[in-house]
Amino acid sequence: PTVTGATVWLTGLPSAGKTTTANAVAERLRAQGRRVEVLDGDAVREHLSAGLGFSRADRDTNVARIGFVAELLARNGVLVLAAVISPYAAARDAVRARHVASGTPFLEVHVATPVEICSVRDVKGLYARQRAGEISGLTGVDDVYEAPTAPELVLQPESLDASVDAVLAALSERGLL
Ligand code: GGZ
Repeated sequence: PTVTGATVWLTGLPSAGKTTTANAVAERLRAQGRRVEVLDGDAVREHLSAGLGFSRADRDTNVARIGFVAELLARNGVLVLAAVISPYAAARDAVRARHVASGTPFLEVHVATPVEICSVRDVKGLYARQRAGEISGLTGVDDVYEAPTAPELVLQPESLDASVDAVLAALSERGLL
């Protein structure tokens, strides 16, 4: 039978755990022989989205590009894990619509780690730099984050294994594993 691809779109604040969760899910699925790609916002910004900044227009362009690639891959049987802040609901909805139009499964996953926890983790030191006045426009602090209103899955901060299991369960429930 033809393998059905899908896009799992992880949205949330910086240091929420999007990349870590995406990579861990990818590892589990690859071990089972699935074709998997991780599209990480931070990494994509080094090539496909090189030159884009963090204005609303640039973030929306970045999200639309990643959504375009995700849909292409997923439509062709790849399990795509996108880890992108994607702060604007309209841009995420447009990515969803692109998937719906081609009948490609799309799961929006809200990595709902609250800013209080993200800013303590501060994997890249961005929250500290914002507090020091070195950067502004940091999502969740002095820039907008529109939380999903109807995501397929919400991940509260918990162990990585529990998050991975929840994503895999969401895929399994839909017959996508
Ligand atoms: C948010 C920022 C900012 C500001 C730099 N706001 O954790 P990181 O550091 O390594 O990954 C983040 C990345 C965000 O890229 P995305 O493509 O996911 O964002 S969006 O969907 O909004 O286009 C973060 C870093 O860029 N970064 N400055 N001001 N994130």
